[in-house]
Amino acid sequence: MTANSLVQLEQRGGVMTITLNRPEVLNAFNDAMTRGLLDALKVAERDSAIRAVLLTGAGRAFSAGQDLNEFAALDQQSRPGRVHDHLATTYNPIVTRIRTLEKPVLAALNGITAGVGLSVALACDLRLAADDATFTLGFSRIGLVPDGGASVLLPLLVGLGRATELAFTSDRIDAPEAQRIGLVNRVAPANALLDEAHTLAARLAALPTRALGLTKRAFNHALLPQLAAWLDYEAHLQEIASHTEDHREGVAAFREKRQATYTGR
Ligand code: LHQ
Repeated sequence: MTANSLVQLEQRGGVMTITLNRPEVLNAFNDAMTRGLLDALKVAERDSAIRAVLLTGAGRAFSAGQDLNEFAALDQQSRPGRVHDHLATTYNPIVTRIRTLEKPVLAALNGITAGVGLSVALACDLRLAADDATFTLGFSRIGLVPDGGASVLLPLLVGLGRATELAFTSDRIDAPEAQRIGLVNRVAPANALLDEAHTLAARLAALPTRALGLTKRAFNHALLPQLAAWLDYEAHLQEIASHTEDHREGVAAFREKRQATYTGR
């Protein structure tokens, strides 16, 4: 089974494990990893022998979100709509595929989960976290708004008040706190996380897949009926935010490893 070298696939029984594999940059999403994940999700959709999907990351992170170095190059283009189009061809299809895949998708959050990495985790059906995992939206720190569905999925999971606080502050929370507020379903010792997640995935893979898939469709219909329009609106808002001075300052500060100074412009 292949996606590409940045996305590893392994099938055991009815469970396909997808591992994001750019550990040197905390599995930040570049274009190749994004394409690899999309391809892996297509494989999971088409292969009837795969009855559950487990998504995790190599090394000490699940994912630190968009690769900000690769994004800086795109950001320098003055072409209108560049950020909107980026989202429309990368994270929005990933989130849509996870939500419409009529099989259980579990995220095993093995460490740092940030930015759109957190959005992808939120799109999954169940989240298991290592006890040393941490979570931050991180968008506001670079002058952006939560994207990849986070602006609807996070309030659904943790409530509007907590989602607003996490989105405004980009505060980093630990696994027990994430479980307390409903962001993750379960917490496991770091060295047992993958085994525990695989055991649960295998259990779900042995259940009536069609019924589980239709249950997921029901939840989507009840709670996310406008997901496509919502993702597009987020991309529109992100396009606006990406033209601010604070966004440029936030990204520059990250790349130069210094504190950002925001002006509100
Ligand atoms: C990274 C990254 C990264 C590249 C760590 N990129 N290299 C955005 C743009 C517009 C439209 C589309 O939507 C999006 C979606 C988003 O996801 S926005 C949010 C993007 N993510 C972030 O802002 C998080 C950036 N990362 C961090 O703040 C820190 O790395 C965290 C807090 C996650 C972890 O901190 P540490 O544990 O101290 O690790 P570190 O910062 O030393 O990172 C290790 C290496 O990974 C380091 O490289 P180096 O060469 O110095 O060892 C980082 O530069 C690299 N890295 N995140 N997103």
